[in-house]
Amino acid sequence: LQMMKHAWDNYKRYAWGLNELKPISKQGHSSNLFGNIQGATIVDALDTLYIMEMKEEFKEAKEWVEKNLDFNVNAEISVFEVNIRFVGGLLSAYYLSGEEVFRRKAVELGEKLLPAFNTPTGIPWALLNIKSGIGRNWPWASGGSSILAEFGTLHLEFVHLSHLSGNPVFAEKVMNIRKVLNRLDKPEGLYPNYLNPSSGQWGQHHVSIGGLGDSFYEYLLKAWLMSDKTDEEGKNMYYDAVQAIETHLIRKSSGGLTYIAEWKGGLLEHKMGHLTCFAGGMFALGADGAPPDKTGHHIELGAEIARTCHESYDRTSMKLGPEAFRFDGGVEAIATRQNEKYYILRPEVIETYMYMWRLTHDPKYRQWGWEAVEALEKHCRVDGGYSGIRDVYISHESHDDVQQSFFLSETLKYLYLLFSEDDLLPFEHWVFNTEAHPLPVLHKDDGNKGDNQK
Ligand code: DMJ
Repeated sequence: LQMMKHAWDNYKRYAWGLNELKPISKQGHSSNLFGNIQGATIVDALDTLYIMEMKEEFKEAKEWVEKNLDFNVNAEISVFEVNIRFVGGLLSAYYLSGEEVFRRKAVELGEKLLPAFNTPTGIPWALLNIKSGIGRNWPWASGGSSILAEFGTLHLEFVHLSHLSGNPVFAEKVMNIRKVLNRLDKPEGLYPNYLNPSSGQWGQHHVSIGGLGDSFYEYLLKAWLMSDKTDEEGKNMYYDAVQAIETHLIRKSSGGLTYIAEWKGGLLEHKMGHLTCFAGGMFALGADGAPPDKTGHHIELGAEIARTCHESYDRTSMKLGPEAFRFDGGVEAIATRQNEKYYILRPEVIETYMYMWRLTHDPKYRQWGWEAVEALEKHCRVDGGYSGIRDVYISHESHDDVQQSFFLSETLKYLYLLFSEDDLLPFEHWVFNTEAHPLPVLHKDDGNKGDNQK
């Protein structure tokens, strides 16, 4: 809570209304991911403020949204980023507080995103100008492809947009994405990170459970959980994918650490990203739906990934994990390339501790979470907020001068939940989107519009 207050107060003091805070230079930071849409930190932080009962701050944030959050801008945005942070943030704020303004803004923004699906296959563009409705893909993406983790991470929010607006179009768009995927041959049962929205064919056969792939898998599982376990298609796609991941990507180092490698056209790159560490929590969360003889195995897999990711933190001088770490050339769970040694306040390792804690109550997860709190306080906290670090293997900090909005929405929320009772946002009723925004399970027997079932 004190950490949230420090992060929020400084954002408010130096960057109010802008997307993010530069905590060293004490001014606003604008990432082009959100185009001219402003206030990313405010929208991302709304539910964290609410959950932490920071009432004054929540009220200020709500007033800002009412008066200033404007989507009528001529701007090219990332469909994925805007969906997970803005649509997700607004939906959670609505479900938690019941305030109509959040529902209205979420649906308005969802409508702005719809032209992204105007492609021959209905697989959306990565980038969209929300004024003109013209979309395109990242110029670096293999052969003009859309990205699996981007178009595969719209499902939860779009199902809720249909639920709240009464307009089926949102859910139809994301169900069609599944249809396209199901028609395609999958190499070794794996999903490549790149898919061309015009031809409907895969791009390069690169497979990752970290960047470019990650939350696609997460959303298959969570779509099933959010549907009160009725979405059999999501369930089957998830467990089939995990099976292929286990066979082809998961390996054990000679030192006994389980890791998830990357797959490039059949060859393994023995590298795991910080982003990949979320998978520990995902495997454990999915244990319940696995075939009965596999339940324990999925929990165990989650525990092993948590341990590996903890090692990646423990083997640095700052006790904060690098962006990517390797299992080759004689190292284990250590970054060897200079450009992989940074830590940008990411949540995935703490997220996995939180899931493992809730699902096993093994006290080591709280202990590991506390180690992370101490490291954040020591190395990332500065006068003007919290900053990322350029190299976690040296003892003096070189700050990157960005307080990412996901630090408030995810890292601090997962820490708070790790040290709270299980009945705060219980898993039977809530599913977290990939930006840690809680969305209610749509129970079979009620309409639960705007239910406050906290
Ligand atoms: C967040 O925006 C989300 O967690 C996303 O799924 C991955 N990247 C960041 C946090 O690291």
